[in-house]
Amino acid sequence: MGVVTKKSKAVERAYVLAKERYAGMGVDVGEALKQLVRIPVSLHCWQGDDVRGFEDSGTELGGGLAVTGNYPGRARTPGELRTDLEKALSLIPGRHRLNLHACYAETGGKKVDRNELNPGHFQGWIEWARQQDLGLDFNPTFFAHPKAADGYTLSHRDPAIRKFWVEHGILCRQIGAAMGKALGTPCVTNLWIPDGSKDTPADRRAPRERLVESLDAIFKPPLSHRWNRDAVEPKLFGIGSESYVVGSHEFYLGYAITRKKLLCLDAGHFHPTESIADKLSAVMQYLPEILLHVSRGVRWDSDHVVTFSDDLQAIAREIIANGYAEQVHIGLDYFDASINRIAAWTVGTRNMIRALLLALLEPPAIRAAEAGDDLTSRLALQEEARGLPWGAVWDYYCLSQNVPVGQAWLGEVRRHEQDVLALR
Ligand code: RNT
Ligand code: ZN
Repeated sequence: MGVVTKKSKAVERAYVLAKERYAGMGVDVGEALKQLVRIPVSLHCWQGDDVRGFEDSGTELGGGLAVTGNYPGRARTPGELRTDLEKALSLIPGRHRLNLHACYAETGGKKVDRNELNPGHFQGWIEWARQQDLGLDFNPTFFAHPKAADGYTLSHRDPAIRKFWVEHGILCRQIGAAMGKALGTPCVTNLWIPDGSKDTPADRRAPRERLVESLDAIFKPPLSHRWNRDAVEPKLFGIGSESYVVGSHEFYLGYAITRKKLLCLDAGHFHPTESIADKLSAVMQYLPEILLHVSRGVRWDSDHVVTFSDDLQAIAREIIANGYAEQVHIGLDYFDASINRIAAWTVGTRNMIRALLLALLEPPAIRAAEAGDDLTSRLALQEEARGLPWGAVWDYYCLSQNVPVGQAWLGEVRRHEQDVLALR
């Protein structure tokens, strides 16, 4: 623990009182913190540079992905992105993971197409992750490329385009496995494709048949489950694929169950009033593991920074209350270029962890009331729990993990902005 200051003493005093209060409700706060520190969150590298990557392909982002804002200081090189990530990680309690996209390959200035990538192009990331004690997760990149320009990839009518993307998918799984092996922790390799149609298609069936075929080809080469876990990410609609998404929910749920893959639930990929919280215990009846893309849609899949919303709390609550912390891989997926990007990472990740903490501190009397058919008490206790002093526990957790307490992290971000971002 850092130097003992007046402020840290106050944090500790508040913690002792909070702990007592929780003990009175049957909650062991020390035990909750022990569990919290073991739950990794996979930070998405793409918040740091507006999903640009390092290929410089000249192609626009595409795939229906849209980043708005032009806040200065975007990371332009792997070194800059790592510097910014190190800053964000120094403000976030616990040990976490980094989620990379294939377009963040380091090719030493050489043009390497997506179907030519190999683990060597990620050696810099792997070494850095090892130094930082981070696990890595991975994603093939099926957008921002001339061969994805018409909005179709793995389900494309042209077999040559499908072949190109199948090759990319296979290589990315091998890269994921190499990352997992090198770091001694399985890499979740998540596949999302933009394929779909702006207007009513005449044929909804053939692209889906082609997608099954392409996916089967990608997943054919056997890889150790120990080092690589494949996930597939469905979606309701996208910009430019409003009327039809080839990889829809039913499509990928069926695929994941029959092929034993992880299903990725992205919080922005459903109808706007739908929450993924309820879906966890539904899909977990059939799938041993899943991946989450925790995000925040505002009216649409807008990928706003994750805030401490009811929705977020409900997601964390379902992970913890159902004992899914080991089976549900938590990843973040949002991108906002209108604010300081390191602050965006910090706000979203700290919120995810805070929501997990709140869930770990849930008084057992709530569940007991339900088990005893006392629905009045269940509601009353659920609402009372919102006012319990969990903020004091959170502050103490930050203190004990040597990261800034409360808004103090913002000062660090401002300093980094002046000393580092302003010079870019
Ligand atoms: C797109 C998906 C996908 C991407 C990232 C960049 O709708 O959510 O996960 O956001 O791969
Ligand atoms: Zn996503």
